[in-house]
Amino acid sequence: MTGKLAALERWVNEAAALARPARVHWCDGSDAEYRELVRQMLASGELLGLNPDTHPGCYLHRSHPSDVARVEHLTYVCTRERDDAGPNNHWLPPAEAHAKMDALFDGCMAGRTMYVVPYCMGPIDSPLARCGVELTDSPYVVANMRIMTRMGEAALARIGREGRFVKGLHSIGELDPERRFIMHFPEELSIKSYGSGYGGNALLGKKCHALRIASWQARAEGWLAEHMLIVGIETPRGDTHYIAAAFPSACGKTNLAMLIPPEGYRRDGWKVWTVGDDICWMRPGADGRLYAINPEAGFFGVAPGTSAASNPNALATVAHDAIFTNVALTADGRPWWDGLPGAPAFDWQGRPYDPANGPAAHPNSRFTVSARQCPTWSPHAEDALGVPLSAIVFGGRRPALLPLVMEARDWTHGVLMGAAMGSETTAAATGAVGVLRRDPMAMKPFCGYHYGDYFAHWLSFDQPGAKLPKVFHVNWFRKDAEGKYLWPGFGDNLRVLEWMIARVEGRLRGRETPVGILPAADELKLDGLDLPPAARHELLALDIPGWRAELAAIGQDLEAYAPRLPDRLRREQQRIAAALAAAAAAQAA
Ligand code: OXD
Ligand code: MN
Repeated sequence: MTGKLAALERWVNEAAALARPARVHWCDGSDAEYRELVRQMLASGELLGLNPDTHPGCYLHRSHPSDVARVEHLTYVCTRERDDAGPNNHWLPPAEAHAKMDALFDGCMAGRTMYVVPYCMGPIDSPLARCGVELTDSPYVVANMRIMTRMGEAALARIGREGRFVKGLHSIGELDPERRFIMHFPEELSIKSYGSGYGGNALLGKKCHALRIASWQARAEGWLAEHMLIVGIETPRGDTHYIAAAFPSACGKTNLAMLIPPEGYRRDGWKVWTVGDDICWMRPGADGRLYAINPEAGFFGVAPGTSAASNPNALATVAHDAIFTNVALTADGRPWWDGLPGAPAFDWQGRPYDPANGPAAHPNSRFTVSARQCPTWSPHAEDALGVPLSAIVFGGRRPALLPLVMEARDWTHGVLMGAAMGSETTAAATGAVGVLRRDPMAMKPFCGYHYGDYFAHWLSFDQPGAKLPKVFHVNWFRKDAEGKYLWPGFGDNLRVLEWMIARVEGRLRGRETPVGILPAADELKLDGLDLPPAARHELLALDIPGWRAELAAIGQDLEAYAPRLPDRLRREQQRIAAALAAAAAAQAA
């Protein structure tokens, strides 16, 4: 190899000298290569064929029972200066981290194949896209990377032209939780991941590259890499508004990205177009608007709860040519999880199903599937320059206080709304589930640098001439005193998006409150919904004492990022706290 690929070849040789694989295979991304990988994995038992009549081209992978989620406590950002990684990341000095990882990689691929996986995050011809190369000893990872990225020859050709790529070295090692680390070196644009085959830890294009490393690159280059879905909402007038929305893992990003409009909306001509379900890269265009691309080419979605009622588009997407991980199996070889018809015969570990062993499908079981199979895949999803955003939405699982929807009064307020996001934890990461934690912009596990600098970077987009999207906060997860959800969610979330679009188009006035603009009475279309008046009231009510406590907590939590916390954000928190104090005084008078 010559020219700009020589550096790639040198690095591959160095990695091979360290990990000492039996052979090195350069992936071309072809169908034949994918078929051969599948054949080998079927032979080794790494994959199980599913019922070819109901699920043609579909396979099941069962991971090691200790390797089923992201491991945030073993994930590090290794910058030269500790403060650059920030209190939001685990940190090691780069030299120490390299030494630790290289000791693990030493000889770890003996007898295995090392696959060289060139990939492109984003449409192959997009100036917003970025390339990487993952070296891995896992054929399961290669097969998933082929679905999730533009992998193979075209990516290699782009790397050959640009000479720049993110280096990712991965081995499943012994799948030993005691010998498992995910290390990022943003200053070197490199990643080393050892000991896990789970998606978020092992498909290095996804969280490691497209969020942690890309967020660092994005700051240097003037763009944003975010944990957001991108959806296009076509109104009956034929205009399409693109919305990017940040929710923590397993909070319904895939469902919102593939939403089916309620019956009346469908009749009126509303349509929904999916652009992405997890990651959004956005940058200002020449016209001052923010343009977004989905760097991924597939969906790595949470299976449980995906049903004909919640997300028929996802079900249609995974009906063929998909890889399932840690789902249960029916007696006739169909994948199964809660929400699907039929019954499990085998659980996610392959044991005959016994409820005493816990859920049949793992709560974080997944499907991997090409986005092109999605019935609502947007015709603009692969536009090289991306789609222009009308709105950015933040949200989390908040059982109380946070209203169904509110709008930020301006960009600074919007950045504070994102920075103040909180959510109950889910099974997407190891650790306790259902604990409320602050998760700014849903990036707590993924921001590759100091959150104080990250907030400042967000604020920096507010430039003269910028035509920034409006910012909203939603909460689909409000519960009543009995713990039942107040809002039906899923397709009915379009009612909330409709209100946002009306605000974007300047057609509704809203109701100003100290915490943001809420829908005024009757602005939200709730016709045809079985929503008791008490729930309607509760979803849009303003609990001033509750909000004062929340603002105090936000203020305190943000100070964790001092002295890098932008003063502009602190002043915004103080402005709202003061407005709430005044509202409380007025109520008392
Ligand atoms: C994911 C996650 O897999 O956020 O998308 O964990
Ligand atoms: Mn995610």
